[in-house]
Amino acid sequence: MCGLVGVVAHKNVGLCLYDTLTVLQHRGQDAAGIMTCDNGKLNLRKDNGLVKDVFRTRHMRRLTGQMGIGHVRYPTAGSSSPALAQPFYVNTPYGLSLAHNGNLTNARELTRSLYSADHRHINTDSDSEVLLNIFAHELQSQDRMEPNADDVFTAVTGVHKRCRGGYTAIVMIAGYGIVGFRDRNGIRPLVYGYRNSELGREYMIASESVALNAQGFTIERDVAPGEAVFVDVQGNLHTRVCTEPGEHTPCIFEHVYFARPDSLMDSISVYKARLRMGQRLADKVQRLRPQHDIDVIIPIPDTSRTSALEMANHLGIKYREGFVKNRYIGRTFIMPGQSQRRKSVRQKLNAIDLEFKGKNVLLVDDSIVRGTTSKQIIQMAREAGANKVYFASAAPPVRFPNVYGIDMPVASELIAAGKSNQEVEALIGADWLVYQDLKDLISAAHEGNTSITRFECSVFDGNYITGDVDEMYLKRLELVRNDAAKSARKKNGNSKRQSNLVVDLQSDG
Ligand code: PIN
Repeated sequence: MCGLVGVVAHKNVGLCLYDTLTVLQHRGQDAAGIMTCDNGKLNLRKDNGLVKDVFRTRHMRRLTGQMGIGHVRYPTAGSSSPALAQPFYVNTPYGLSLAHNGNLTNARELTRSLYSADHRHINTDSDSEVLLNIFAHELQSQDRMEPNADDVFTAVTGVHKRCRGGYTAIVMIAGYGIVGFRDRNGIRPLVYGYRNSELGREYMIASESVALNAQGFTIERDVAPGEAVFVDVQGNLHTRVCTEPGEHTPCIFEHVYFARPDSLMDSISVYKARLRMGQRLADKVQRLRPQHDIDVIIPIPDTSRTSALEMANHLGIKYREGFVKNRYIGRTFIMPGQSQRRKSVRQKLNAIDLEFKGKNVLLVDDSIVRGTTSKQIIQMAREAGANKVYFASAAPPVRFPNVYGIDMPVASELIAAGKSNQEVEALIGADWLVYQDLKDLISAAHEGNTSITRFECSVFDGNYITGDVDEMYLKRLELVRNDAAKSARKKNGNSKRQSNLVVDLQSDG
């Protein structure tokens, strides 16, 4: 995952970028960074940590300039070295900095060709550094004294020719402007908009529409698959589709869990998509158990609240908040290592016993990934005195790893990989487990924008849209991303390259 923002304005953008990163914080809590450009001079602050901890007043004072980009990082491969915080910088040509969300599936080949053909050195395991250098090479190849919009778009075309995967990026060209681009399938999200100041129009490009809302920008539209949006330093907007677009297949997991409910993604309201997930799941419960004995529906906070509420409305069952969440603890989903994850569930959630005592409860979560929290929460519901504990997942079983920038565990760590629903039910200790059907999840999102006929659903169905993810790739992924490998990297200091194998699998987007 990761959150991106870029702004070109007529006054200092440092504060606007900071405020926007706090709004995008849910997309990554590992590291944060801002690079601004003040009359051609670049200012950078980045480090590990939450936005509020990374930037102090003294840093903000230095972040002057009328254009800039920002990034919050979510480590796809578990690395959390400060060296991997973004924006990344390369001085040739013109001084480029990049913020990236996603994953390049051919990063290993690209690293080799960058060295052998383009004579560029890649110093981290991050595919974001690869992407930046590919863009830099493509822009430099045009050999211009001063780049214009055409040159920038030609460079993006070159990027799409070489790069595979799901990616969005915002690149700042010192002294010239910022460009945002989206992969040819539009897997990862990117949106742009404008606001009018007394000095003229200002533009923002960001991962989610909520970022624009919060800063008073009007949403123009989503960046189209394969399209690039370039705002030059004078504040002029240029757009161009830079490659033959593929089928538009946005990532469905944004709707399941990652995006904020108050965002629109490809014109689909995330909130409404989640409401529809709840309706469809309620229909399924009704279909499978018309005589059910559910007394109360309880969401597992936070994401599942929207679906759980609509499920309860649809079934005519009481909706109750049975778990209280300590909001000062990060998402358990992103904590590396099973033992830490296990410990953190209890620290994070506490049951209100009176909502459970003697009742048949239906717990609702947005998804079951490893099953660790589901199992513990079911146990907590029993300890709180529940009679029967049913469990509903607003998403279908997660059976396959994600290779397009979502921090999904490898197959061996997914509870539903190679298992039947009954087996998962037994493993998590539920009296009944009901999963959303994939076709219903798809229709919940599709109804929001019927022009999108397909979504990137590989974690549910194992179909990888880019066509380059084979057994071999997934095997390498398994070796690099499993918990043991992540802990070993942590111990060894993860900014150093561990092996060539790691190169194509580390993603920091
Ligand atoms: C958590 C959202 N959601 C909860 C993320 C847990 C899977 N997990 C995915 C469920 S929150 S597990 O709303 O953002 O707090 O199956 O891996 O144990």
